[in-house]
Amino acid sequence: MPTLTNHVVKAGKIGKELLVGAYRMVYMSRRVDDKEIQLKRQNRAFFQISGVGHETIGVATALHLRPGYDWFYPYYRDRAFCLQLGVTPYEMFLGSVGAEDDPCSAGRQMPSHWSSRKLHIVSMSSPTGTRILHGVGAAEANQYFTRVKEAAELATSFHSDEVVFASLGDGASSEGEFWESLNWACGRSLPVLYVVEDNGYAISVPVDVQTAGGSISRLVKSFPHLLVLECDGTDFPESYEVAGRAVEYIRQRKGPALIHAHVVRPYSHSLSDDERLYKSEEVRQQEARRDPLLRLGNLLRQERIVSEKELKEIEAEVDREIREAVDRALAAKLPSPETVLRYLYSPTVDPTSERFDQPPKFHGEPKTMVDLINAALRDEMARDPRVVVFGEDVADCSHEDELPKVKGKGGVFKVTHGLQRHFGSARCYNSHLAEASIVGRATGMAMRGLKPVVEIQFFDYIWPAMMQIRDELTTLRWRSNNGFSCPIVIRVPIGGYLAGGAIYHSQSGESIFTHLPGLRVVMPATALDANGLLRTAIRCDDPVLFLEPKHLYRQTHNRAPYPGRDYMIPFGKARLVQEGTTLTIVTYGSLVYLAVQSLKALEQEGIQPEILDLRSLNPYDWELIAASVKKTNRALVLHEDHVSWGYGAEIAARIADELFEFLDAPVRRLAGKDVFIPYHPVLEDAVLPQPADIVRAARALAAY
Ligand SMILES: Cc1ncc(C[n+]2csc(CCOP(=O)(O)OP(=O)(O)O)c2C)c(N)n1
Repeated sequence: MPTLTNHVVKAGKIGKELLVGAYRMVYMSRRVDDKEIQLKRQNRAFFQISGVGHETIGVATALHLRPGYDWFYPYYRDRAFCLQLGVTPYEMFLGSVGAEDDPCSAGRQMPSHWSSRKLHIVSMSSPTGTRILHGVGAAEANQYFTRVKEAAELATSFHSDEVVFASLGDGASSEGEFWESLNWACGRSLPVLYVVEDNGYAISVPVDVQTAGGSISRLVKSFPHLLVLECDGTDFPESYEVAGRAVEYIRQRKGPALIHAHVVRPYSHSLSDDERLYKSEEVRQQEARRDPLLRLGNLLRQERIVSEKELKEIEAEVDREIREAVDRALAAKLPSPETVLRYLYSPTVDPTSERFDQPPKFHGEPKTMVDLINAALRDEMARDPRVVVFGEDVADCSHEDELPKVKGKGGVFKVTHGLQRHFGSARCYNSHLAEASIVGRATGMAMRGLKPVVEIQFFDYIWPAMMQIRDELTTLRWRSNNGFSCPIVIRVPIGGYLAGGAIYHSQSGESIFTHLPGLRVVMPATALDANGLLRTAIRCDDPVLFLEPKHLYRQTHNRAPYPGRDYMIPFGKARLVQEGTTLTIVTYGSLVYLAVQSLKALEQEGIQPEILDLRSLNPYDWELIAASVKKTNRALVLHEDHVSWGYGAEIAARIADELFEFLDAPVRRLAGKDVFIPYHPVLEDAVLPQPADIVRAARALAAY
């Protein structure tokens, strides 16, 4: 054994009880894995990935942390870590068989995707790097609660010295999200404990190929405030000592810490992998000698901490517990198919309900959409100290000492102007230029009860955040069976009709997001609707993508007076813009006003379109669409985004399907061409629907 090990044990830093307890946990973890492998081979479990080789670092770290007090974002290898925190083998087996009572997900997620509200283990997803940003967000929430006392009073759990644990593999440390997270955690000195469990391989890719120079700890050493420690994660005393130092450093608020723990992975990557295909026998034997269970057992024997008989008794007791646990889990009720749609959205707050239908109380002169979005943000920040605004350039001026000397930026479109000045830099601040980080951190903050309203500067740059949105934001409530949720609002300026925006400042693409279960998507077309819908978005309990057609931001035609602090529009309610009888135009966003502009020409020809502004794209107002089409018997769906596989395709298909017998003509679509938005206005006009196109399409449909 290395000298440090013996030194620590002999110095009496680790007592007998602790060592024996640790052995018990490491052994238990190993046996749960073995049992789950057996279940998989018997077709009673459907997936297996083991924590074998990672047990020691897990137990050693968990011993320094406080379940239900600190917050945990563990990796799938962290079985022993979770057992040490208090998850039971029975609960793990419920996950293996996918039982209804599986506390992680009720049979929705693979085993080893840990989750426990009680212990503060936040539901894990499968993408390797995404969670780390949530962990940083959870730590940022801690900093927020420290700075905004009124918010801390409303927190369900907040401790000034808490630690957020986030572990990952050597492979996962290549993900951009890991680096984004470090940049932010170190920049703000957040209380995050990173544990990189380096088993030398990411499936078959060795760490020297994965990581420049082969050592992650060497790479991260220059991050400010970051305590970087390296240890043999298969050596219990060494791991325990290192973890203790790291946790203490964080509790004292000196900054984040990163433990680079060298471990092994003797059971292959998963049951679907055979490491003999890419690891030589020699390498495998070297790794086998570092098996944590073997090493801890040897230490206990060599140091005469327990007798062989005592060890056998511990093992027999654990074996018995595991047998009982697996028998109970195998007898557990399976989830019923009817429950599969449950918890996509909040079961308690329904944003389509009357509660969100609050009338306006108008004051003052008409204001633009920018003004009324800003007003809604101000109102909501004043109403609830948990509302926090961040994004790229959203603050007035990052350097507070400069703030009195300047006018303030407040967003590239000035939508958030004055929020930092009014509410302080803790509640409105600039984020680094990293969209995954903005959404990922917001997700972690929302999980802790904050209400982040973040801005993605242009819709065209939402894509780095796509995995956060698609795999995390939309799935968290469902995959944790309502154990966790992250009701954030993502505000995004979208679309063209601005001239000069070109490919990277004028695109649309809403249908990509309406395709995601679990996400509310809205797009107002007037200042008043933007105000009322944003308030609903902030007060609702689901993630909302709030799309703001930037062409409409400062138009005079859609202005309205300020409607008061409680004005709200429920989701899923369209606006009847114009009554008519000849055909129904279903539209939203910038095209609402273009449709209105086509009215004059159409009415001269005796064509009276009924125009519906959907406002809310998911959910959408099918009732109003159906009632209108039943009356007019003709439907034209109109939008700015590409026509093919677009939002209109869904609406048109449903009209054709459910209203076929009411139709006197085929359902038509008029939308943006299937090409990017070009720079020159002549070209942009050729891509996007124009009033003359609407007249032509409506005329043709009326004449059909
Ligand atoms: C973003 C993402 N890409 C690919 C995968 C598929 N995958 C699952 S585990 C894994 C290897 C992870 O290696 P490492 O982080 O070193 O952890 P280890 O399994 O070695 O403990 C890969 C590529 C994934 N889950 N997520």
